[in-house]
Amino acid sequence: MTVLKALIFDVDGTLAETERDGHRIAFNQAFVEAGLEWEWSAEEYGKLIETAGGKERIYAYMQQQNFLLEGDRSAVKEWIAQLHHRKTVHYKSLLSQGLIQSRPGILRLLQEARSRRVSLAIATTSTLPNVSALLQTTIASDSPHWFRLIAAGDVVPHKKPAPDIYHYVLAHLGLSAQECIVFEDSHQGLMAAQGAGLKTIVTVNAYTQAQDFTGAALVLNHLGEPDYPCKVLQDPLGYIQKDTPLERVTIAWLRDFFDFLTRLRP
Ligand code: XBP
Ligand code: MG
Repeated sequence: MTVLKALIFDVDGTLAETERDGHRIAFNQAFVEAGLEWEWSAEEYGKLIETAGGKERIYAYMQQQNFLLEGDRSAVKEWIAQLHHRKTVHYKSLLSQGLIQSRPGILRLLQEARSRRVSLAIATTSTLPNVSALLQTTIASDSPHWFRLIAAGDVVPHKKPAPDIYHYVLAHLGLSAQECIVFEDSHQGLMAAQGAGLKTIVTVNAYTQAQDFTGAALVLNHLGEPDYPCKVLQDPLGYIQKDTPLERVTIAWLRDFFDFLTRLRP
């Protein structure tokens, strides 16, 4: 029988709501610093994050605005990398101000996974220094060490929705897709996990709640806390019983759910 060996977490939108009041602000700060008259509004950013990866997002924005000239691709990429480096500095500084918190149930589930000896890993499009800073400021100062693997940013050539980052995580953990559960918040993240054959629970947020989550094992508003139960938004496999509603995702609950999923798709 296949046993649940690892939980793999996306970062932005899943561990914490970082986009609107974190990354977006940092991009805008980097734009001002570079003398650019670009400002990404909260609403516009909702479209922009459909391109995963900060450098890729800037490039997509420049394309969309017709700011790119024929033949200047490599010079532009170098310029974007520098701009993005400054954005990372601003993002880390925002995190250090303690404005961003982890999402409901995240700290509880990570702690429980550690005590129950379920491995933890991260698969994110974001840059490694951002992930470390986010973990240290929202989870615990030593929390980067809680994870057997943090796979971030440019370690793979193609970012989400490509499955590369999840293939990378599985290869480095030495596990098969059948032995893990993924937590994602977005359609692109779900596509990436699904592309690698992984079972995925989606916890939506304001930016992603209207997206298509076909193929997710379950869609929740968050992971739940004892005094703040989660809501099941989509239960395509009909696992949640009306008389025993899910209040929060625990390791014991995940193991049962995992067994159910494994029986359906061994
Ligand atoms: C989210 C992303 C990232 C962040 C910005 O990643 O797409 O690009 O928006 O971070 P995930 P960077 O949901 O996979 O965690 O600027 O460092 O790319
Ligand atoms: Mg995400």
